Amino acid sequence: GMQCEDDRTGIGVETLKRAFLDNLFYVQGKFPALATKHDYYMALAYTVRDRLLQRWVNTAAIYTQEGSRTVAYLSAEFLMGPHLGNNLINLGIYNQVQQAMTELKLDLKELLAKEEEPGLGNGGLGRLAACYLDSLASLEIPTLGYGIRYEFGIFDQLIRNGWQVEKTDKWLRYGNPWEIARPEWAVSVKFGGRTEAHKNAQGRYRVRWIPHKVVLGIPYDTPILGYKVNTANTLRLWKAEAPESFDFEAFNRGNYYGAVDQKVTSENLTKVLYPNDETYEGKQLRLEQQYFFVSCALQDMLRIMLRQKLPLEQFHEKFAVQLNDTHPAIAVAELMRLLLDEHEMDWEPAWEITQKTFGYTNHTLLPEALEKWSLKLFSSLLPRHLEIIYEINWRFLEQVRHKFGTDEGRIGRLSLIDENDGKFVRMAHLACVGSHKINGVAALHSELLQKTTLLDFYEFFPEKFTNITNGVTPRRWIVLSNPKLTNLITSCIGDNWIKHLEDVQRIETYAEDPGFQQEWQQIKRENKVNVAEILLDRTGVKVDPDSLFDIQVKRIHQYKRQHLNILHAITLYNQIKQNPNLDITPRTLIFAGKAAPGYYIAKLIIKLINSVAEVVNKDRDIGDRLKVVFLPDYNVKNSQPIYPAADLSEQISTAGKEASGTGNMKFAMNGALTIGTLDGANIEIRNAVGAENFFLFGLTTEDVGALRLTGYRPREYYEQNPQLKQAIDQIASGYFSHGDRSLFKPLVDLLLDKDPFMLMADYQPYIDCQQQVSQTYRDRDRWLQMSILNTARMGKFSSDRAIREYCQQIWKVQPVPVQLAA
Ligand code: 26Q
Repeated sequence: GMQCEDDRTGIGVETLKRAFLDNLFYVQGKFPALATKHDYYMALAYTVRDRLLQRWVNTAAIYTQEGSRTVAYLSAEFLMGPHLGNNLINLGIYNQVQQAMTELKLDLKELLAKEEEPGLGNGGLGRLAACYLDSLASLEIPTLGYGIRYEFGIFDQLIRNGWQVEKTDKWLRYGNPWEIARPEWAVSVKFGGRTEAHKNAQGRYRVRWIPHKVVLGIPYDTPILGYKVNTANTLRLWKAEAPESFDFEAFNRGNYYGAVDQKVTSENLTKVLYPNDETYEGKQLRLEQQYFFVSCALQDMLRIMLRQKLPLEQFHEKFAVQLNDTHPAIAVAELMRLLLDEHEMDWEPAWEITQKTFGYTNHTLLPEALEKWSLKLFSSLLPRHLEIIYEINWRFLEQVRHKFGTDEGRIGRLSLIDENDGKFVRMAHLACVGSHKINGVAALHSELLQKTTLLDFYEFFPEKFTNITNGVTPRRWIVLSNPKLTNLITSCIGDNWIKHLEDVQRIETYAEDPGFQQEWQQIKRENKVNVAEILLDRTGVKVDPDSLFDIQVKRIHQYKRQHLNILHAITLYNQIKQNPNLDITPRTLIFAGKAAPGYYIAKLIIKLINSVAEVVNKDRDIGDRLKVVFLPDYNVKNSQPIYPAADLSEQISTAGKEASGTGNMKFAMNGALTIGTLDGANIEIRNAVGAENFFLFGLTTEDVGALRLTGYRPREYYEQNPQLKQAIDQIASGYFSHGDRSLFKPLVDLLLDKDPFMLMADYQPYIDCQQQVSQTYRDRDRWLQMSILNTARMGKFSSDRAIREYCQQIWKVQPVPVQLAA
């Protein structure tokens, strides 16, 4: 009975209450009368952490005992989102905890809201890593996630006078109850200096690296619990610290300030996440961050092997290491260095192990996003790695010559060194040569990689290439975010779908059942009311929950075309102004997303959205027929109520530019219909849900290429389309900027003269497609049926499916179930 439950592991309501009050007293040092909401959040977090620890310790014991083959997921970003709610779901104790809090006169919702999320990522790539950790644990796959413990994550976004203002993200301010520091496993990382040859004990020449400085890496571990299993894997993030010995050296020379200075520079390394996604910048600190966490991770894996008494020749059998884009690609050279220089292995076996160890996931085709480091910077920071890269390159290009003969063009294109305009190390090339598998993140993306960006590599080793379409975890993105829909689905088909999303297909038999339809509609409406309250609270704008909620939430980028969406808003506005009695389908356009602080045009797009919103929302002629809202500070926490409240999901990137997208999946799973181009995973979503349940428009990738070749003249579309001309002219004339004609001039000029993302060409097809959307929304039964079918057919887009594919095709790992010790 309840009396027998342990306070640290029991999950009965009475036990949870006792444990919670105990943690409030002994961890927070408070009694209820003095406790703040934050104290209560911390007490609950520690109560949940105790229950995780039992599973975490058991998992570690089993992995150590069995020497299990382990996935190491290397990523510069992990966009985890709040831990508390997710852990309650995965522990299966959400309802008990809710009841326990209610009985203590507390509101679980309020406590959940107190958690400061770890925003250790920019967007899609970082969030994908988080979804994959959830699926890996849920599938009982031994996994270590390795990354950086940024002291400041992605900036908080404020909107002031319509402009984005960035504020430092101080997520560690009130402490982090989800991590445990492991200073006993600290490692040293070298930087700069020079190399020299020396003879080892066997009289053979080896290379020694004499660094200019050494930084300590301290691991901080967070447990990652799977859904309703006992597996709790580890996310191991590294913080940079100055080694003590450095302080002492300077101090003894009487240079106290020099010593502190050194400490400050070392600790700068993990201070802040670079907030630009999709454009790379050749900054030294960024390369230092990448090398730092990669070296920490590989040294940590070697320590684990030595502790388990495994010979290093088995490195690739013990670990499958995945490179999340090229950010950790220096791992190829670092593993070679560790095996050659520090463990005295010969080149050939070391290279074989290295190639068998790594897999490389590419997330982008945009040329401006491909990382390359100048030889000057690279050699000053990583002199030994440059020597190793030269050797890898020399041997690789020999093989190329052997296969294709002397074709200097091809050799120049394949070389790890770019010599076109200055000299650079090409990180994608290092990743390709050093890995046994290379994958894109959606079918179209993988196909384009093979046909364009990585064509030469595909011709040289076609067997390395594969596709694994992205997925998202249904635990966070349905169960946690949309509890009402979860209950409805579970009441019809049981809860197996949460682990096997393909099963959600079984709700299709209810798609035409009026009772089910009515509940579906009611839930969507309640989710919209919830978001209407959030919008009122955060922006002061009142929206109508019965209007069509048309939502675009994602990073602000020209290729994602938020400005195309805004052109539609202006067009609707003009249609109503021209015909004030127009009977149009009322719409609420919701935008959210951050712009990279240095991305001027993206910031101007935010200003444009807010400027249009200001004019539209206060126009009495418009009334409730059109509202435009920009929700500030888009992050995981703020996004969770959004997906369940959407009627329409905007996925309108220029074809060929969005590698996959993952927001598109979160929306469709929650019953939103998509308006989208044939880009990224949109194509596969459309195939899955059926063309008749998807609003398709726009140029195809081939059209885009052909139009560029024949000479694209954006201004002609503007001149020939009165609606488009009116919208652009209004922006240019200061209609939305209090008469200021200069404000949006850079954007207008860009669209009319260059239009690199072809908004002008896609404008009319987009407007026509939106008209179809409005028509369909008026047929509520039809819309509802389409909505239900979208959710029902999204099974493929669970990250569980994606991870099963990685396990089979790339990692060759098996589940290792964990039993709790009695
Ligand atoms: C690189 C060098 C220096 C500084 C920053 C960066 C950097 C950081 C982040 C470059 C790129 C990123 C992020 C890229 C990203 O999020 N890509 C998205 O990945 C998703 C998951 O695969 C896809 O769904 C999206 O289509 C893709 O845009």
